[in-house]
Amino acid sequence: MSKYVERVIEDVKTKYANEPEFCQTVEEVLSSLGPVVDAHPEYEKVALLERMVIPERVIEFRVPWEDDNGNIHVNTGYRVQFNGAIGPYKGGLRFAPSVNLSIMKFLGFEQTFKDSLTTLPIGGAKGGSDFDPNGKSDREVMRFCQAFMTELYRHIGPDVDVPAGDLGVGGREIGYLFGQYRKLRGAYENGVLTGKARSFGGSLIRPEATGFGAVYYLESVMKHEHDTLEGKTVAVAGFGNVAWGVVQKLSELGAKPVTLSGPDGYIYDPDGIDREKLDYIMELKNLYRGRIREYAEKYGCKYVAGARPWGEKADIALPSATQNEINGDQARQLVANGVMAVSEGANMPSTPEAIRVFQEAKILYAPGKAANAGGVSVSGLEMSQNSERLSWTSEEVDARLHAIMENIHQNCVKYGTEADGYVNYVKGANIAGFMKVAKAMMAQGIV
Ligand code: 2IT
Repeated sequence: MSKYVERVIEDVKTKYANEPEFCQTVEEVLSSLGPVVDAHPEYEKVALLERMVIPERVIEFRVPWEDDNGNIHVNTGYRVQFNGAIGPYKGGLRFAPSVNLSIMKFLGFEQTFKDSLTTLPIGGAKGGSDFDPNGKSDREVMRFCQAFMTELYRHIGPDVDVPAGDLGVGGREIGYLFGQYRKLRGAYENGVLTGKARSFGGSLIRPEATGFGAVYYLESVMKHEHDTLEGKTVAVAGFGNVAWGVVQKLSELGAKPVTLSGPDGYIYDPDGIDREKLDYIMELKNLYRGRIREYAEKYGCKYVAGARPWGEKADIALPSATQNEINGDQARQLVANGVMAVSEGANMPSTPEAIRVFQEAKILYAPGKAANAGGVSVSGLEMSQNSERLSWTSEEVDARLHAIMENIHQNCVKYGTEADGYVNYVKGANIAGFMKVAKAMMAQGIV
């Protein structure tokens, strides 16, 4: 590996030893970059990598709010504006008890390269809070979102930083956040947030975009192998926004999703999860915020508590829940069961050991920053529509999303194909994402 890359990784691991997820993603990205960094000695002279691993700005703030019983709670809010070289900062807000600075920085760093891959002019950011929306009333969520935005609004704007949703932040939260932003700003700047409802500037296909995009990416991967999704069984993890889009698009393209998972466990439905079952899941999650176990009860299929679906036999795995949900042993189990491809709907769902297992077995492995870029891509298209004060048809948005995912795939193949023809999608995505950010940073001087 390049000495320069090695040194920067070591420095990050020493300096941020208490931020394990951030160190994990820095090592994953930088260790792909050896050949390009060595080919550009000018990068080291201007400390390009040292600058790239430090966010341009980290905003950490207090979020006090009152529950329905009049008790006061205080959460920590974050916005990590990681890299703004190629456009306004862009990335989601995550509300989950596990949120901390390490998770925010890992997601912001990852987002920088993902956003670069989309070909759209957007920089990388992430934010959120350790607030747990589970079990909170609508009014409590509203008051929390208002308190969160009361600080955040001064740091964002349609040309500055454009947040969206992530885990725990969906259409309802974006609505409350926008209402408060509009009130404080005193102007109608709906390009400040994406993932909005249709009635105030949201884009068609945005709710489904991450899942649709992950399946379009997988379709390109299969096509490159002279294969199709037709008839393939797919193990899906998660049952939120990403998983819904994944399940819908897989079924449309003739594949059979057979698993879903929640924090409580997973279900295995060998008959496949069709449209009607999907509608039930959406109702379960949206209206009752229920657990996946209820699916098994309703459809009489297998439910396994406290586990993930990676022991079930499937042709393809599509982890669509959260980070580090496939470890080395589970990866070996997937390989032993004959899985041919793993495509990540979530951010960093595979541990470094799991990635090594997939790559050594020459399994097609599509990392999240490429495979799940469809969500932020349609966010970028929502920004375009807001700027021109028009909204596009779902056909137009979907066609653009499809083209973007194919383009990302092509770029990954270009930079990731190895001597024996195996496409190392990790290397491809990291180098392709990096090159655009690097070029922009080099052109803009030492800032
Ligand atoms: O991880 C992600 O790419 C997102 N949560 C979506 C970000 C966005 O700005 O739409």
